[in-house]
Amino acid sequence: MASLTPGFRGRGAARDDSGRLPPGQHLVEGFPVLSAGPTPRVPEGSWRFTLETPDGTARRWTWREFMDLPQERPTVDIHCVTRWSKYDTTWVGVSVDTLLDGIDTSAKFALARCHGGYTTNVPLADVTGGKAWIVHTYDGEPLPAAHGGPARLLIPHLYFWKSAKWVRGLRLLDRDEPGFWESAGYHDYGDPWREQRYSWA
Ligand SMILES: Nc1nc2c(c(=O)[nH]1)N[C@H]1C(S)=C(S)[C@@H](COP(=O)(O)O)O[C@H]1N2
Ligand SMILES: [Mo]
Repeated sequence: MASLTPGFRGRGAARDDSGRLPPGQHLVEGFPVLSAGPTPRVPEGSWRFTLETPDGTARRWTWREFMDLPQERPTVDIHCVTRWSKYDTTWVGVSVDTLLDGIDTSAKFALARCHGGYTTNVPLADVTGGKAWIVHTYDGEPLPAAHGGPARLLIPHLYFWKSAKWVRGLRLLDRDEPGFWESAGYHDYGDPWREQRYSWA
């Protein structure tokens, strides 16, 4: 019989042996808030989401139009570059595939733009194919402003800085353009399984 070694418990969470925890991460109980600046307050009535393509075409949704789009309910693990992870987080929102439906574009990259000025860049392939959502509900409740409400991007397979809070649009680009943390030395791509934390590492 295997016995539990006390040293295998750390930081208040059980050691994970399921293969779900990326290297260098530990599980947290709560839901930490990490914001680079003050929390913007965006009323749903003035909220808009804009999708721009490289040729200058734009699609725009009001809150009500957005809520009328098909809604999905992803349950996903999230991984922050500051080394906390959280399993089975539950969200409601619109798949980025739904927003791009019918758009024919040469773009290979996307830049998420937020209230407050934060940006983050991703290859377009990483927000399509059922991999990313614009979410407005967390754990059955409207997304709190501190966590990006009224709506944030959710890209669970990349480090959580890519999941832009208070998102107001996606700009599709032919060329990659670094976002806020990517310009400050975070990794351009940010794969937790390859520990792509910083560009100098
Ligand atoms: N607009 C915006 N989005 C953001 C951030 C931010 O500062 N501003 N921080 C990022 C970082 S570094 C992380 S780890 C997550 C934290 O999300 P949380 O506060 O809901 O845990 O949001 C990401 N999205
Ligand atoms: Mo972060």
